[in-house]
Amino acid sequence: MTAKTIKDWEALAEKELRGSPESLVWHTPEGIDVKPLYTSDDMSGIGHLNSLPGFEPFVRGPRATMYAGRPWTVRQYAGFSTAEASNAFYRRNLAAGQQGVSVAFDLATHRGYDSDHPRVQGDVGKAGVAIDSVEDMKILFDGIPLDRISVSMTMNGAVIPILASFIVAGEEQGVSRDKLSGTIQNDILKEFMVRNTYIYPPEPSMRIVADIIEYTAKEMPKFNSISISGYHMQEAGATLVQELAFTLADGREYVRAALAKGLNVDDFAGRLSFFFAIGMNFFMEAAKLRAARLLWTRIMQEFKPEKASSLMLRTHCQTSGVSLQEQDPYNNIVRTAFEAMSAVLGGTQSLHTNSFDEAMALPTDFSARIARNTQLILQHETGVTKVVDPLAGSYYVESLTNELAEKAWALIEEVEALGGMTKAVNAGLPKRLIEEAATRRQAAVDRAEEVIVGVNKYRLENEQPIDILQIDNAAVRTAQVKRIEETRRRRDSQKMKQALDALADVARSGKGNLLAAAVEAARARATVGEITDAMREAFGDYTAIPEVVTDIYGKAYEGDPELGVLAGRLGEATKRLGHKPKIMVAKLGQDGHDRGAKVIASAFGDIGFDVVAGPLFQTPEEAADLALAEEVTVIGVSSLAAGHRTLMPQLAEALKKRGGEDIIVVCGGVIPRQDYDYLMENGVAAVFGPGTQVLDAARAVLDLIEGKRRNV
Ligand code: MLC
Ligand code: 5AD
Repeated sequence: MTAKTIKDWEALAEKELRGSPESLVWHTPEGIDVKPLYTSDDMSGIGHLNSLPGFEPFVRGPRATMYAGRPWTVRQYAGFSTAEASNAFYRRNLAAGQQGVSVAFDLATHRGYDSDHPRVQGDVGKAGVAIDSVEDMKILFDGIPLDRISVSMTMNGAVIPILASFIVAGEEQGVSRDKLSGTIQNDILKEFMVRNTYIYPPEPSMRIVADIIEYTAKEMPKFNSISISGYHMQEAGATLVQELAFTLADGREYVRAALAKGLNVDDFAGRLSFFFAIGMNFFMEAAKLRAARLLWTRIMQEFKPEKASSLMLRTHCQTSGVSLQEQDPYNNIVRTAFEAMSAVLGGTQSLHTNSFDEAMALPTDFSARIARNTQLILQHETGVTKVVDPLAGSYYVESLTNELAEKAWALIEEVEALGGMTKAVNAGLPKRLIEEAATRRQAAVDRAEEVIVGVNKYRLENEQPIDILQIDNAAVRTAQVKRIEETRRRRDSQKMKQALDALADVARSGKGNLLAAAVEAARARATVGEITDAMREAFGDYTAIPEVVTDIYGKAYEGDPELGVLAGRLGEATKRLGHKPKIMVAKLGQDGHDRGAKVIASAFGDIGFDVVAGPLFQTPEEAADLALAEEVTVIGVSSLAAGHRTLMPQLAEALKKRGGEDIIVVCGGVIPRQDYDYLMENGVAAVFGPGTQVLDAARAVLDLIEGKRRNV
């Protein structure tokens, strides 16, 4: 038998297809052309093929034995309502097999507001747990031994007061800071790009990052000083190449910031950690983690460390929130299981698996159990832990690893040419590229070019609502306000004030370490809000200018009759109104998740609406003022952090007070069906849940403008 060549295969494939196998090439959003067949021919020129796990460039994993020696950490991200409720939830989950804790704070805390601040009425306790001071932090970790259980805290804006309060809570639990193990996210650059829980401008924010790296390097040897995150980029619509490149470029920037403080690279590099999203592109996601390790070693070699651990990328992964759907929600369990498997095959160190009710609300005990068990079944039943990097040597995966690395490297070089990531972020490059990718993806889903089972294909006729977690935001707020008042009453205010003044001095002078000073303030029971304000005097606030990409959504629909019909109706409405229908896309409260708002603003603009992109973090009153000043026809509120039940009625009230009740108010985002009636009774004309096609939303808005009311 003579050996067959690729030419023979092509001939056979052509016969099978009655056409060229070229037609089978999958053009991914990354710009990678995935072929239907990979062979040993694809291996030529790939440098990492013979590397081994535990050795640079760590493509095959940071540890020699990987999961055969010790499985990844089952680390479920969670937090809601009060410290008491979240603590009880953590304890139940740890007893049931979870291995590490990961705290989700509410958005008020993220942005450095105490629970009694008027701007955060709709946010307290909603998307995470409300923490106002050391007192709350102590309750949060009550009965959880901080010297044995590692704790991740997702905090970036109010990172100084939160880490300081954690350190003091540990101390008062009897665990000194050198024994604390865990991770603080402390990744501000991606906040300016996609996640939006910043407080101060980029420059002082970068100083905060570096001060934390300095402090933890000296005082907290078991603590990971940062979790450099690509997760939120993918959630915001980034391609995997963008996620990879911008995350590693962020990492490089943080290393430079730490070196600029005079630190030795080997004193901190081993405690830098990473965080990636794992979406549905199964093999590419696993390859992405392998490529990430390869590239990080390449980046770190430039700084000439002596320790191997300084070159090693260790990462947490979370399955993708945006890949989960409201429609036919049990499908989400299946999606999450595949994503988890991909993360594990890619060699993650720690993993969060999302709950199937993701697109509607925070997890219940039931959905959290299934999510956790997805990982436990992987660890105990599938055998995937037994062999290190089992995908190595796959022609396809090795080729993907290489191609992702090359493409990401090119983008990293582009960032370098702009002077690094801080400059690139200031120039708006990553944000724009990600928003363009997000809008393109939305069009692909809306046109069903990308299939989502149960949403744009195989959709159920009747959906049964599922039980979801509801949080009584007003009750949480009342409880928090009471505890803040108690804390303020009991503390030595003289001592507290001195500590805050000292912190303000460190902020102003640029001398000393912000975290060290904040630990003193936290110990004296200064609140998260007070510590934030003490630095605000020196640092100022950051306000982003909302920009909207154009001509992406419209282009995907070029020549499409559907768009033509809508444009015609829009023309009629314009004639009747005497101006183009004007829609303001608004974000209320501290909810900074703006992918949906940006995509809607961009698509509605392309369809032909006059669009006002409202700024982030508006109060209902501010939104009403802007809507009246802009003389808009419609306000579309995008709600992703569960603030709608409090904020939408307030918006209706504010409009009424100002004589703006003619303005049509619609609302979209993560809104459970259970809330629709309540919203419709409180001034909302239509609700657009997850999975709404943009053109359907535009049609419904036009119906409303034409006086034909209907709910979608
Ligand atoms: C591991 N170890 C081994 C081993 N594997 N030892 C021997 N043989 C093996 N095979 C050792 C490690 O060296 C380490 O010890 C210890 O075991 C723990 O392993 P690890 O790999 O370091 O795991 P872990 O402690 O879980 O740390 C993982 C991490 C960390 C480095 C990625 O940064 C982390 O936990 N990150 C989680 C971040 C997170 O949860 N973020 C949530 C974001 S949610 P030693 O002594 O070396 O430490 C979010 C959503 C939103 O952001 O937007 O709100
Ligand atoms: N509890 C559990 N999971 C959460 N997520 C966000 N907040 C919480 C919380 N309080 C998860 C969701 C979301 C991602 C950013 O993190 O999966 O998509």
